[in-house]
Amino acid sequence: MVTARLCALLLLAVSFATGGAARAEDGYRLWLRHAPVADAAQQTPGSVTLSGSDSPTALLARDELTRALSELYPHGAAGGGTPILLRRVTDPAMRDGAFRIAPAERGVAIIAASDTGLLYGAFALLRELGQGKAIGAIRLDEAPAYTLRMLNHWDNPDGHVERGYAGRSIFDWWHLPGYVDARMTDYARANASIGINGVVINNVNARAMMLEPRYIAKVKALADTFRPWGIRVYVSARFSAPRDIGGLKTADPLDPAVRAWWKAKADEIYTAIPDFGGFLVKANSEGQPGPQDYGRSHADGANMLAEAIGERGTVIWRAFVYAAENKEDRAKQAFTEFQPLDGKFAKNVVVQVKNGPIDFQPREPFHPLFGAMPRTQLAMELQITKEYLGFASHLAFLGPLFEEALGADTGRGGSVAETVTVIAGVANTGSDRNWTGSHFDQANWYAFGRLAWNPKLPSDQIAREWAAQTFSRDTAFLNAVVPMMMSSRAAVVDYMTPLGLAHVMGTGHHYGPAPWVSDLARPEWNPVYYHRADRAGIGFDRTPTGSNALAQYAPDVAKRLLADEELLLWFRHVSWDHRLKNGNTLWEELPRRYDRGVAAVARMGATWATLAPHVDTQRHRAVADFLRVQADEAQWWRDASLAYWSAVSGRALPAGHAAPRHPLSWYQAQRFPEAPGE
Ligand code: GCV
Repeated sequence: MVTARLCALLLLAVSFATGGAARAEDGYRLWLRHAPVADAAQQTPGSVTLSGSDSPTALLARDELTRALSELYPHGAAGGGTPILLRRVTDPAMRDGAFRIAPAERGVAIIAASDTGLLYGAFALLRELGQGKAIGAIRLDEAPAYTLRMLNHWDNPDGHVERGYAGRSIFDWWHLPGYVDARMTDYARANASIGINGVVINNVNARAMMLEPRYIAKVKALADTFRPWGIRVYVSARFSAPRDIGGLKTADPLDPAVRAWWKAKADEIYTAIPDFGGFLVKANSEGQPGPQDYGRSHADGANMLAEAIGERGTVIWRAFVYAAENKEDRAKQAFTEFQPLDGKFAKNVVVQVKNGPIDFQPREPFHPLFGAMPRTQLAMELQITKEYLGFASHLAFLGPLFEEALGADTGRGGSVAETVTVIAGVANTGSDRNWTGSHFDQANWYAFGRLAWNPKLPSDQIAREWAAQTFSRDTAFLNAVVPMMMSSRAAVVDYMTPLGLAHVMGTGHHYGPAPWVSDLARPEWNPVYYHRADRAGIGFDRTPTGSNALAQYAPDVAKRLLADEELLLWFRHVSWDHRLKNGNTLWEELPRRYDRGVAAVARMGATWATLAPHVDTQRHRAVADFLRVQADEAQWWRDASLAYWSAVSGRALPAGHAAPRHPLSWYQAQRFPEAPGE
C-alpha cells in the first residue's frame, strides 16, 4: 500500500515537472482519464459508501467512484477526506436517472431514487471534480430531459461502418456471443458517463439476418453487458424480414401471417432479452423495403411492429424519405408524406426526423416536421459522425450545430428540443484506438450525450468540460482551445457550403467538393439540383415562386428563415449581383466566406501549436497532423468551388482573392475510390 502510494507520488512529481504533458496517450480513455488533481483543495474526497441498493448498477456507481477518485487524488486525503455517500432513496418525485448532489452531515451525498440515478450522479460528481472543482462546492440537482437518449450505429454485421471514419465496427459479431470484448464494457461505461441509455447496434440499411436466432443470441450477449450501465439495446429491423428469412411470400403489414410472424419474432427476442428496447426502421427510403411496397402507409407499417412489441418496447420509424419518381423538392417530401399521418401512429411509435430537411449538411434550417405533428411522438436525429463535415480529419466541434438545431423556434409550441421526446445520434465510434478516428471527434460524442441529457446546456460549457477532462484543466489551455472548438463548425460552413449552399460534395463517398456533378441517375443525387447555379444566379428557390418549401414552416418562422442570410441560397435563387446586408454583392461575398473559412483553419493550426506544453506529444501531434490535412482540404474546397462558380457565372474572381491553384478540370478529375465509409 505504502509502496503503491509512493509510486503514485513519484509519477505525479514527474508529471508536474514536465507540465503534465510528457506521458504519451492514445485517447482510448476518452474524457474519463481522471488526470491527477494537482492542487487538490483541502476538501479531498474520501471513502465511498453505498446504501439503499446493491444492484449491479449501484455497485458499478460505487466502484466507478472509488477507482476514479484514486486516480484523481493518487496522494489520498489528509485525515481521510470528505466521505461520499451514495444513497438510493424512495422519492416518487425523482424520475428515472435523476440525482441530487449536496453536502450531507457526514460528507457529500449523491441521492437518487433509481440505480441509474446513482450511476449518473457518480459520473456527474467525477465530471465536476475532473474540472478541478472542490468537492464541498458541488451542488447538482438534475433529471434527464428525455427518457430515451440513444446512439444509432450504422454498423454492418460484416464490420464495415456506413459513414464511419474511425476504422471498423466496434461490434465483433463474428466472436459474439461466446466472446464479448472488454471494449464493450468500456463503450457502455463511456455512454453511461454522458447519460446515453439506448443503442441501436446495426445499420438502418439493415440485414434481415440480425433477426435470426443466432444473431439474437449475439444481441443478447451485448444487452447483458450493457444492462448494468443503464443501456437498452435496439435493433434496426429490415421490413421485408418475413419474406427474407421468414419464408412468407409477402411482408404486407396488413397480412395476418406477416403480423403473426412479427409477433412471434418479438416474443422470441423478449424471451432472450427481457428489456429489449425495440426496433428502428428505415422504410421506403433509398431502396429499403417498406409498407408502401404493398400500397400501405408508414403508419400501417409502424403500427404493425408496435403491436408485435406491445408495451415491452418502442418502434422508432424514420421519416428520412424521398423518392426518385417524386418531382417535388426533396426538402419537402418527408413533411408531405408524414405530416398528414399525425395522430395515426400507435402510442409506442416514435417518428424519427433528421435535424434538417435534406441530410445532415454543415448548415440546414430545422426540419419543418418539428412542431407540426403534435399528436405524434417525434425523435430528433443528429449525425455525430461527420459524413458531410470533413470526415474524421477535419476538426469540427458539432456542439454549436446541435445547439442551433435543438434551440430553433418552431413557431408551433416551442423550440425543436421542446417538441421532441427522444434524441438520437448517428454514432462516430469505430475500432480506432481513440474510438472516433480523431481526438477532437470524441467531443462530438460527448456533446451529443450532454445535450440529449440537457438540451439547454450551452455548447461552450460542454466544450470546456470536455477539454478539461480530455486534455488539461489548465485555464490558459481552456481559454485557447474552447474558442477554437466553438468557431470550428462555422469554419467548415465557410469553406464548404457558405450562405446556405448544400449537398455539393463528391458522389457516393461524399468526400471533397464536386458542385459540378450533374450526370447521376436520380436528379436529387446531383449537386446541381441543390445549387441551380447558372450565368444569371445561384440558389434553390423555395419561396412561393419556386417549390414553396417555406410554406411548410409556421408563417413567422418562414419570414425569419427567409431573412437569414446564412440560409440565403437554401431558400432563394438570387443574381450574382444580389446585394447582401453588409453591402457586398453575392459574387463579392462568396470568395470572402471561402477565404474566411480557410483562414480560420490556419488559425486553428497556429493556436494548437501554442498548446503543445499542455498536451502529451502523441495526441498533440495527431491533432496537428490532421489540422494540416484540414488546411489543405479547406483550400481545395475553396479553390474547386470558386473555380466552378467562376466558370458557371462567367465571372472573374473579385480583386483581392487568389486564383484557384489548379484549373477547374483538375478538380473535376480527382477520384477517391478508397474513401472510407461509403
Ligand atoms: C444509412 C444518407 C447517407 C446514407 C444513410 C442515409 C440514411 O443518404 O449518405 O449513408 O444511410 O442518409 O440516413 O438513411
